[in-house]
Amino acid sequence: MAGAGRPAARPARAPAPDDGCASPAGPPIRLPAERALICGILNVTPDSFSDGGRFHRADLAVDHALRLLVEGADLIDIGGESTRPGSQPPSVAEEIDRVVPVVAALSGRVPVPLSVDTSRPEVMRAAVAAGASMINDVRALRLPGALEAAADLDVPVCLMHLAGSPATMQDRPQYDDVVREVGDFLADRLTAARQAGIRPDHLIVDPGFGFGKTLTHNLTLLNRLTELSTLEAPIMVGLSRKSMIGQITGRDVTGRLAGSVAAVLISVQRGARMVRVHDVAATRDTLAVLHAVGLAG
Ligand code: 7PJ
Repeated sequence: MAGAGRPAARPARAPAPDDGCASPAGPPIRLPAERALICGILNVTPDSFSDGGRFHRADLAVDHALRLLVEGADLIDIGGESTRPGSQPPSVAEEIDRVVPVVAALSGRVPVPLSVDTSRPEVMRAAVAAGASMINDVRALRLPGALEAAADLDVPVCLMHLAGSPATMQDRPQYDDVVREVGDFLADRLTAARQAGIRPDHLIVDPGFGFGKTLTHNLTLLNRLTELSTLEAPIMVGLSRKSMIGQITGRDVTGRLAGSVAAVLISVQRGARMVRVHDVAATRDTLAVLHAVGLAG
């Protein structure tokens, strides 16, 4: 997948940034220097596919994944836990039941790596067994057994900053210096991950926009994102349709496309190497323009 354009077809079990996450499972998720990777969001929570039936839900999820792929997603991030402020996690069995059938249905059928958005070691193991080849953990491997599971599974891992838990994170977030504190947290988690035996070149970091942060915190993090480059791990960001975009633009979740792509543009210019988005086609075009001008991304 050198350069811009659609990634070449390749086996689905394949992730590993090329500067670089190499994976024993197959060809790498390359993080090309000239362009940020687009990670399409596939939520398999009841609020995203609200009609009940498990198989129907999996079918809808597969259709949506194929759409993300046609739009140009470089990888697909599949999540079964809603992490909205105030939300309570599903049981482990329920989360596996949501995620694994979708991973299994897509694995081998799509030419891009599948990432699983989970904090539970049981879900990590089940999803990787079903064909996922990256772990995206909003709790940065802090649940018991998660570090060990990620080390055993030997796949790339995204470690995200989250202050508190999704249930309480927006209560009264406070920092003296949000960029320094998020950076220190991520540095500690990188150390813990390496000490657990996770390959350094498998580690990705994410400041966790919207997770235990006010609008001012989020804007400060975005403006000073380059400071996180001292962590020496690729930076991923998730800004897509988030409430910070709503707070800035005054728009509800259905009207946040332009705000979201603006945020992508800023984040990539400030060093983000992976962007986690709902609107893949618009993001792809946005990054193509940035790339054509030779600015970044
Ligand atoms: C993020 C995520 C994010 C990473 C969610 C939403 C909430 N994973 N999972 N970064 N956000 N790495 O998409 O609005 O920002 S769920």
